[in-house]
Order: sequence, then C-alpha cells, then structure tokens
Amino acid sequence: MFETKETSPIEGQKPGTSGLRKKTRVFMEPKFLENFIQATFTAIDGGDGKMLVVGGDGRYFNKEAIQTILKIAAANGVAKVIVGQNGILSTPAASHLIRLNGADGGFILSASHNPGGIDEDFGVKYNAQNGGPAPEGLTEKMFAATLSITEYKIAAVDDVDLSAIGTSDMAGMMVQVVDSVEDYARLMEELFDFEAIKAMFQDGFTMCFDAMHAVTGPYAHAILEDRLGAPKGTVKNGIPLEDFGKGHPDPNPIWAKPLMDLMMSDAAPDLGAASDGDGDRNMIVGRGIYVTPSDSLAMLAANAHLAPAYKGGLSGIARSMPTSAASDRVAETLGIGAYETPTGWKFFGNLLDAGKVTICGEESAGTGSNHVREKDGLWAVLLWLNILAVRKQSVLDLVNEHWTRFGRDYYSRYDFEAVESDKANTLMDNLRAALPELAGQSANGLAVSSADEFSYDDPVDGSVSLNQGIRLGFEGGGRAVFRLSGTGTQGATLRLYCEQYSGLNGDVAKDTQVALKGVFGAALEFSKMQDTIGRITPDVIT
Ligand code: VG1
Ligand code: CO
Repeated sequence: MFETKETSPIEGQKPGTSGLRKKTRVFMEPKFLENFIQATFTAIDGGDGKMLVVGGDGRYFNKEAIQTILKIAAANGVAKVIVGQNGILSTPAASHLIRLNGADGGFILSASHNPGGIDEDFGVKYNAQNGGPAPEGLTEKMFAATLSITEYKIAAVDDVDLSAIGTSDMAGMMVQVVDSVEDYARLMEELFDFEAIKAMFQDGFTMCFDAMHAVTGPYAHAILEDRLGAPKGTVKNGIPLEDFGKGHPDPNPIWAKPLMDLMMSDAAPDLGAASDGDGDRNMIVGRGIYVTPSDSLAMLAANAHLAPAYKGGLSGIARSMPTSAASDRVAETLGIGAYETPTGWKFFGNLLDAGKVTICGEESAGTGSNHVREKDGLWAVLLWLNILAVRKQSVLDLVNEHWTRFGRDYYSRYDFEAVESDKANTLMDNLRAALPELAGQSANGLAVSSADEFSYDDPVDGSVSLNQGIRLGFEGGGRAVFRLSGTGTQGATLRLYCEQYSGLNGDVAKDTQVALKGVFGAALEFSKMQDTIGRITPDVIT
C-alpha cells in the first residue's frame, strides 16, 4: 500500500515570509509538491503517530494538493488528519483547529492575497504545534531537507471523500472531515459581546463585508448574517471561487476599490470591511474614512478592553518593524510592552506563547491576538464591531478622537513590482554600504537622524534574524524603510514604507500623500531609485 519513490532535489523550495509560494504550474510539476511535503516531514522528525490539520483557501489545485498531502502523511505514519470540509479552512481557522485539538501541526494551502488559478499562484505553509507559522529554525530545516532529498513515501490508494463531515480511513490513517466554520465561529462568540453587536444591527447599523470571492465568504455569512443578524446581503462576493473571480483577493484600497468607492459615496454603510484569500488580512473603512492597518492596530489596542476577551487589559503589543509607530504610542500610554519584530507572522509566535503580548499587527493589513497564532481578518472586523457597539460612535469620530489623543502617524507603502532581482539587490546593497555615513546628511529638506539595518533578537528564544529591512529616521518624526518582499513569485518586489508623525496637537487633517511628500522624496534620493531600478513611480500605493 505504501510506496517509496525516488526523487532528487528541486531548486527554489526555500520558504519565504509565509511558506512556499510559486506559480501554480510549478506546484503541479511532477514531484514538486511531494518533495516539499516529504522534506517537511523530515524537518519535523517524521510523522509517526502524529495528528495534523490540513486545509486551504479553496484556490485552484487546493483539492488535488490536499489528496497528495494526505497520501504522503499516511505513508509517513501520521495517525490522524483533521481536514476542513471540501478542503476549506481559513488560515486563522486552521490555527484554531490545531490548538483546539492539540494537534502536532498542520498544512495550510494558500498563496494568500496573490491571485489564484492555473496561471497564477499557489502556496503551502507548515504551522507548528502552537498553531503558528513554522519559526525560522524550522523553515531552515525544511529547506535543508529539500536540498538533500532522495525519496518520498506515498500511499497508493484512492482519494478520500472530503465532501461529507465524518471520519474515514486512508491506508490506516484516520481522516476526520470537520465543518470549516463551526469551531471558529464558536471561538469568536467566546471573545466578543455578540449580544451588543446584535443589538447594534437591530438598531439599524449597516455594514458591507467584501469577501473578495475568497475563503471568508462562508465564515462571514455564518457569523455576521446568521449569528449577528446583519441583513442578508451584508456579505458581498461571499462564494469562494478557485480564481477569486480573477481578482487580487488583497483587501486594500487598490484591490478592494468597489468597496472603497462605496464607502466614499453617499450610499456608504456605517462600516466597510474586506478580507484576503486565506482570511487572515482585513481592511477597515468607515463612512468617508479609510483606516490604515497601522492605525487600526493602534485603535484596536487602545479599545480592546471593551470586548469581553480583553477586559482585563493587554499584556503588550507587537508590530512588525515597517508598521507605523502608532501602536507604540498606545502601549506607552497603557504602560505595557511594545515589541518590534521582522515582517511575517511567524515572529509573533514566541511573544504570544510567552504571554508578553496580547495583540499584534502588520502594516500589510494583518491584525490578531493570542486567541490563535495567525493574523485573523474576521477577528479584527468583529473587534471593531464590538468597540463601535460599546462606544456608540462612528468610525470617523473614533479615528478623530484617537488622533487628537495620540497624534497621527501618516503612513503609506509604495510597492515597485517585478523589478529585476539584480537591480533590487543593488539598491539594497548600495543603501547598506552608505548607512555609516547617512546620519546627518540631508535630502529633499530632511536630515537623517538615524540609519540602520534592522536585525531582530528574539527575546524569548534568543534567535537572531539579520537583514530585515533598512531604516532611515528623519529629524521631525519621519521614517523610511526599504525591504524586499518575501512572498512574490516573479522578479523582486521592492517595498518602500514611509511615515510621518504629526506630533501631539499637530495637524491631523492633511492628505496622506501630501504629508508624506518630504519623506518619500528623501527616500528616493537617498536610495538613488531612478538610477538603480530605472523608475520612481510605484505600481501600488497602499
Ligand atoms: C507580505 C507582508 C507581510 C505579511 C506577508 C504574508 O510579506 O508584507 O506583512 O506577513 O505578506 O501575508 P512580504 O514579504 O511580501 O512583504 V499573507 O496574508 O499574504 O499570508
Ligand atoms: Co493572507
């Protein structure tokens, strides 16, 4: 029943910011997926007797990949696998199932916000026992195993039926198909005051949730419409499609433009929200006001005590380095720890496990808490709803109050996509080389007050992560960060993150791009962007 197949290393199997992402056709090549999964089993010291969770965002190749993973798991001695019905699990729901069932880990199949389809992207990520993305030490082992692989094990059996809830047997391994939504919805009910949110909807509060044809559709229907009583139709694009309706399931003002347009129109509901391919990102828009993810993190942290799960207060707040300093100001006021980690959710795991932080967030529209070990799109939306239900005010009023109290951190990310890798690397290398002389220099009217390359010393396990982005601090509260994306599948994506603090009692009503003009211009000059990559106009500004 079990076969051992010969194989050899395949190039390019190094996990990035969030698992291994490639063009779908690459994943479909013979042995590509098999090698990576077998290498993961090698890295976790085999599958013998283990319990795993498997599910994905429903994109093209999800179902086929799950069957392959199950067969390899069975042949590697795994005792039991919990799978979402039809192979569907959002990333946060998978994280929850790992924790709830005391599983040893799990595979999540997604390329997140990247488009799906045979000519688009696919991805696989391994999460560990705590429910969080494999930490760097483990991803390094996985990569090493892909470089020395000589064989993989697989069960020569038929596919297992994943459409019906219940248990079945695959070559001696138990396969339990569970409802994709139920356990997750129950967790949300424990965390938030559903009665208060329900009452708010009954009083006429209106909302539009754009699931972007991705995995959160069923979750949003079940939670917002069925349990919280939001009117039918509150959830838009709620049926997951294998190609996300040919869109980018990326919840930001560019890719969720229809929602943005609605929220800026006279017909705007009280709250607009969206989530990404695998349900871990969120976008929050009030009537006439877009809330940047960095601000959202700060505002959620400042108000979290209004929700039952956080009424005792927060132990600390963590943000990824390129995320704005807005949440640090909240942490300072609350007298709790503020942590700055490299980009990627895997770096929050240790801080959450050690109880050092309760809430975490990234500028890329990820927010989450210690309820799971992933960022969680619907969780953020529900926390916003809970806060609005208690504070009984509009998003706009809440945002303005926050800025009045803490000042405003103007923020934008500028993405330069499909840059030739050599040129992107040259830009980073040149900047790195210039770092020692940059302090004190000026460009575009701004003087550099600090210049360094971020490296992270994990305060929990002592591990060190180098080269996590180049930072330029400017006199007057501005900052520019340069980093190369670790989730792209073509060429290099150069990200430039700019922020400018208004100061307390400063002007908080400026247009963001106007407020950031100085920092952006200085960043272009110091990086010699035009000379190195041949352009200064970003493809996407969020
Ligand atoms: C991007 C974001 C990062 C996020 C990662 C995974 O990574 O910047 O904040 O954690 O995507 O998000 P990068 O390396 O491309 O900048 V998800 O929702 O795509 O899994
Ligand atoms: Co995602």
